[in-house]
Amino acid sequence: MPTGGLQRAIGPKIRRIPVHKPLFINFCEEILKRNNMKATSLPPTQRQTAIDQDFDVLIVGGGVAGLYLLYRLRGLGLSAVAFEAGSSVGGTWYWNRYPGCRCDVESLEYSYSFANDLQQEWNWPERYGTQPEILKYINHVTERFNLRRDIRFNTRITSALFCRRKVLWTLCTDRGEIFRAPYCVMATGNLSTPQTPEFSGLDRFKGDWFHTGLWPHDEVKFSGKRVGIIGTGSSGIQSIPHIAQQASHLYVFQRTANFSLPARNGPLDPEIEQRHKSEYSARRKAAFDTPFGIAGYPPPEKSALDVSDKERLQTYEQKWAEGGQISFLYSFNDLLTNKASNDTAAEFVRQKIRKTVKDPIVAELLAPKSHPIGTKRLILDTNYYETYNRNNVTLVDVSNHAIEEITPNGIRTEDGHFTVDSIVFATGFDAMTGAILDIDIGVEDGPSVRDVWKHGPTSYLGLTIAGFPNLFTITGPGSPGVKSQMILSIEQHVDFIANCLQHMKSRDLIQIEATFDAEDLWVKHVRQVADATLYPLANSWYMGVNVPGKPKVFMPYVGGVDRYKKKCDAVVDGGYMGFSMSA
Ligand code: N01
Repeated sequence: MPTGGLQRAIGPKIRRIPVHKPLFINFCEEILKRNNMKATSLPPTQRQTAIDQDFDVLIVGGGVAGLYLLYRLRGLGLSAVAFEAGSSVGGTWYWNRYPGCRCDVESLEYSYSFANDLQQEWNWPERYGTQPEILKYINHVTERFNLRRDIRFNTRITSALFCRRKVLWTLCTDRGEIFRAPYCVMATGNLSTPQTPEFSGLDRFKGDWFHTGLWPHDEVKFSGKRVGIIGTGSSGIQSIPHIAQQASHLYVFQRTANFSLPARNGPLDPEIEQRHKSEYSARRKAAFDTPFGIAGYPPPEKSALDVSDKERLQTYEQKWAEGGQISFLYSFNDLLTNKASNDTAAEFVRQKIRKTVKDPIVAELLAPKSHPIGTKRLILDTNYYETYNRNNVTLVDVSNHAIEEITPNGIRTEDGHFTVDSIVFATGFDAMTGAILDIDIGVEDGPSVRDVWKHGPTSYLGLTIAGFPNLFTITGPGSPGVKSQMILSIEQHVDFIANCLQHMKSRDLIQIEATFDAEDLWVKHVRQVADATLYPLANSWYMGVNVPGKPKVFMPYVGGVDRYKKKCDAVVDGGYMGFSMSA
């Protein structure tokens, strides 16, 4: 897709206006004003929509989270509608269509658990699912449970305002429609706001450019082209071997080297699949007693420093041969908490890179030294390091010699000019908070989420934000979502929300809000847990440092799914401790 198309896919730039409302007179009028619209300027059908459409719950997002929430709410007899910016379901798996896109969690784990027939009947062809396969699965779930009818596609929510007097959220869409409901749920995803750095000259670039997170639906052909790819995170490392096979020449612009392990992908052994499926219910349950939400990895008991050099090396070799992130990080019990232990694992991987990449200068550039292994997403690849042995691939180090500008026919760094026909931005996302902050969320007579999160996100359990009643976030900042098997965390959050709404309905309660005290304690706990690990030593998107101007705050909860789930269960068992509920 050429640049113009990409711009269309992103949609109109969303204005950022703080909410400060002294008086609240006419709700719809107010919403229209805030979006520079007049009711009379809307087509009659949309004007009709603005006053007639009432629901119990409004859901923002039609990905894995939004779909399961629709399913659960329907089961409770609640009416709900989901809004999705894309033209179909899938969220992450709808937008990220770049070559080589694949999940780094194994297929038999990365799926819904809520319907046993579904998990027994669906067959995954490979150990790790490809993007098309996962999207096919999500579409299958959508049809199987007839969820599409409750989703408004090609519809982006621009603002959300809560009226305490009416106990009502009012959401505006970019199509000029208005929807109202007592509850609103942000199922907006954690990696759904692609970041393209503001390189000067991009608008004058004569070739095509793409972002991995907004990849065109039509096939992109790189055959015979000189391609430049910027970024060596998961998206870059997955796509580089595929693009290198097509391009006449591929220039990889690397600012920070990343750790990657061989995925050891392959066809799924039918026997393994059958055995796993026969144990599904026990495995899914056991997953909640593990830090990453995936069962089957016995917790290590020894420190990397408490074994002999020989035993340590044997352990790493075995994990390297096995493939998989958890397996490797579970080599020893202190790889994410003890720098000296971590150094042994990091050096093992650096040695593997040095052995794989033939040019010693390139190998050294690819060997990560800026952060402990595992403190950025540990990547799984197929033939990534081997790709640098090809004659048509050049690694361009931009760690010290930054990209200066995009020229009409290439990329200029402080080191020279690289002529390219196409540019791929594998430059990541405004993670965890980007999609929520893109919506102007506020409460009448109160601050906006943008105001409240100015110095970093605050949240109670990653599920709610104090001061914003009847608003839920699925796998929001402060929850273990991105550090876990994402679908398991999504299901746990959706179940929490659905059960909470049922609890309220059965007691004629209409408003729920996290208390500021409970939120403060949770935020402190999240930070304390992170500070006891090596995670904050990396300049990662977990810390928000990849987005200029974003507050540097460690956002996910890294205390583990097991600990987190117990906390959520205790909150519920204690009568929704930390929340105030009213009739
Ligand atoms: O993004 P990233 P991603 N000049 O932020 C570089 C999930 N995911 O899309 O590190 C030059 O990790 C930046 O450099 P630096 C997964 O959770 C999962 O790859 O900031 N370079 C970095 O190399 C993952 O963690 C899967 O120095 C610039 C890269 O761009 C998350 O998504 C697959 C630059 C961005 O890496 C995000 O991954 C894909 C600049 N101005 C994604 N700006 C699987 O399941 C940025 N960069 C396998």
